[in-house]
Amino acid sequence: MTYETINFELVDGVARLTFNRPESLNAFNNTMIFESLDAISRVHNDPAARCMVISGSGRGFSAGQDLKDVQSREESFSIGEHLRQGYNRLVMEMVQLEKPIIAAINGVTAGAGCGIALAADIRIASHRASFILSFSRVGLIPDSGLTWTLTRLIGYARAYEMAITAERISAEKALAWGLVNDVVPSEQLMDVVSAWSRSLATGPTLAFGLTKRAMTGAASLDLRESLEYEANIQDIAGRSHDFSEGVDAFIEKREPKYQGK
Ligand code: LHQ
Repeated sequence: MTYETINFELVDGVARLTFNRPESLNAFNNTMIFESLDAISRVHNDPAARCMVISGSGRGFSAGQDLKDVQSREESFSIGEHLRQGYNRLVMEMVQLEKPIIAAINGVTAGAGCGIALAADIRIASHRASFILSFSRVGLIPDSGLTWTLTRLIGYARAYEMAITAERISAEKALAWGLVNDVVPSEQLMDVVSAWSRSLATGPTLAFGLTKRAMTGAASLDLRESLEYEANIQDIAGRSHDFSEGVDAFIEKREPKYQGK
C-alpha cells in the first residue's frame, strides 16, 4: 500500500514510520491517523519487523490535531468520537504492539503529537525538540492518553503545570524531567536512533515485547498480582529459542544469535 501522508519502510528488521506533512509540522488529519494505524498493523503482522521507529519529516515531530480540519468541522462533529475512532486506537495499538517503538523526536511536538510520542517505549530527542501541551491554548484538556502517560512519567505537579501553562518544554528540561531517554545534537539524531534500532532488531525481541506486556499490565495490578503475571509471562519467555540461545551463548562465551522467537 502506498501512503499519502506518511512514509513507511521495513529494512533489516526495523520498520520506519515517518509523518510526512511537513508544511503543517506533521499535524494529524484523518488520513494521517488512519495511515499510521495501517502501518502499525503491518508491523504487528509481519514477523520480519522486530522494532519500530516513528519520526517526523521537516522541522517538526507532530503539531497534534490539524486545527484547519477542525475549524471546518460540521455541527455534528464530536471530539469524543474523533478520539475514540482515531487517536485512542493509535495509542492503544502502539502500547499493545509487542515490539519496541522508538520515537525519534526531531523537532516540536504539540497536543496529540505529544500523546503519540509518549505512547512510544523509548524517546530519543534532538536538541531542537520541544514539547507543548497546547490543548489549553484552544480550550481543551490533554487527550491521546496524556493524562495517563504524562502523569506517570513526570508526576502530577509537572504534568498539570505543562497542561495549564501550555509552555514549551525544551529537550534539556524534558530529559531532566524524565520525559525522554536521551537528547542528542540534531545532526546525530538519526544515527543514534539507527544504532538503537539495529541493536533492538537483532536482540531477543520476543522478550522485549513480553516485557512491554508485563510492564504495561502491571500498571493496573497490585504487587501480588504483578508477581503472578510476571511468572506467567516469564513462562512464555522461558520456552523461547532466544532463552536457550542466550544461555548457550553465555556458557560457550560467544555472542548470542537471537531470532525474536
Ligand atoms: C498547523 C498546526 C496544526 C494545522 C502548525 N494544525 N496547521 C484532538 C481531537 C480533535 C480536536 C482537537 O484537538 C485534538 C488534540 C490536539 O492535538 S489539540 C492541539 C492541536 N495543536 C496545537 O494547538 C498546536 C498548534 N501549533 C502551534 O502552536 C505552533 O505551530 C507550534 C508551537 C507547534 C510551532 O510553532 P512555530 O515553530 O512558530 O511554527 P508555525 O506556527 O509557524 O507553524 C508552521 C506551519 O504549520 C504554519 O503554517 P503556515 O501555512 O502559516 O506556514 C502553521 O499554521 C502550521 N501548523 N500546527 N496543529
